[in-house]
Amino acid sequence: MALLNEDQIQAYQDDGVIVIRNAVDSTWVEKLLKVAEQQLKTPGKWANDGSPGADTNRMFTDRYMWQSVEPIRDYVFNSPCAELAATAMQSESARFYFDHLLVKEPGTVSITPWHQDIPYWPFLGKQVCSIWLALTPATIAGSAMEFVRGSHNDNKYYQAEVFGKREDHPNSAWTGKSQAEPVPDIQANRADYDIIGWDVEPGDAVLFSSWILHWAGGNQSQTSRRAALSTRWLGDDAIWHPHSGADPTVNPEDVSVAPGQAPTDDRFFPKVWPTG
Ligand SMILES: O=C(O)CCC(=O)C(=O)O
Repeated sequence: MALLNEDQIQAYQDDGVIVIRNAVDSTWVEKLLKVAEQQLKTPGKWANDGSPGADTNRMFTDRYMWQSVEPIRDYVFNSPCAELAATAMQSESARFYFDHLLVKEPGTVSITPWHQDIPYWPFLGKQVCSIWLALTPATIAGSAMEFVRGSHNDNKYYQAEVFGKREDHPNSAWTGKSQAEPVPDIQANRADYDIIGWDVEPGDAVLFSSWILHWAGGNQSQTSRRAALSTRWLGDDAIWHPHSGADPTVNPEDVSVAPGQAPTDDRFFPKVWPTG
């Protein structure tokens, strides 16, 4: 199991993102790849499928499966992720928010545009992060993630926009309702930004702040799938912040916490670290 050293913790605090090589062992990767296969065949309630049933040029995401898909639940509670998240964030605890499967079949044209995660979620707080676990290899030149180093500390809260501006996108019902500043056109002005990222192998993870700007390209490979599972983690300073334009998987009427309070509702945001 991977543990973080002092340099990695400092790099997370400074840069907003770190790579963790061999963060989890291959048994997790195998189990989660099977889940990806299953979800592609039978998408869940929160799936977003660019080309249902296609073997190529299909961008597929599914999320919030932990309550119904056992291997994901197992991964959330029994992999090193919660401890890694708490350690990087310098938080005493890590609560779980949601899981997010991101598959790009061979030849997927759709990119994941530059964005910041926090405006999409009903939380505020600096100690909110994700662990993006590579289930297949991915290269920077291909579909691995890239980040604007240090942008988590820019004190910006950008508009949550629907990806690709597709009006038929399932997320268009809830994104785009926020009134914040739009994300700048980073892709057209890459030289103006300090962009970092890593080629990754299955089992490597990228741990990043929910405030950092990030994106991933399409999948130019004509033969290989790109698959990853992001898990989203809440640290000590996270507060419940329902707002227009936030992800509707968990709603204010579901939870027993009021806006501004710590998300202590274990039914929706279980405390995974420390255990017991
Ligand atoms: O895997 C991708 O294409 C993007 C992932 C992402 O943006 C995220 O996990 O927050």
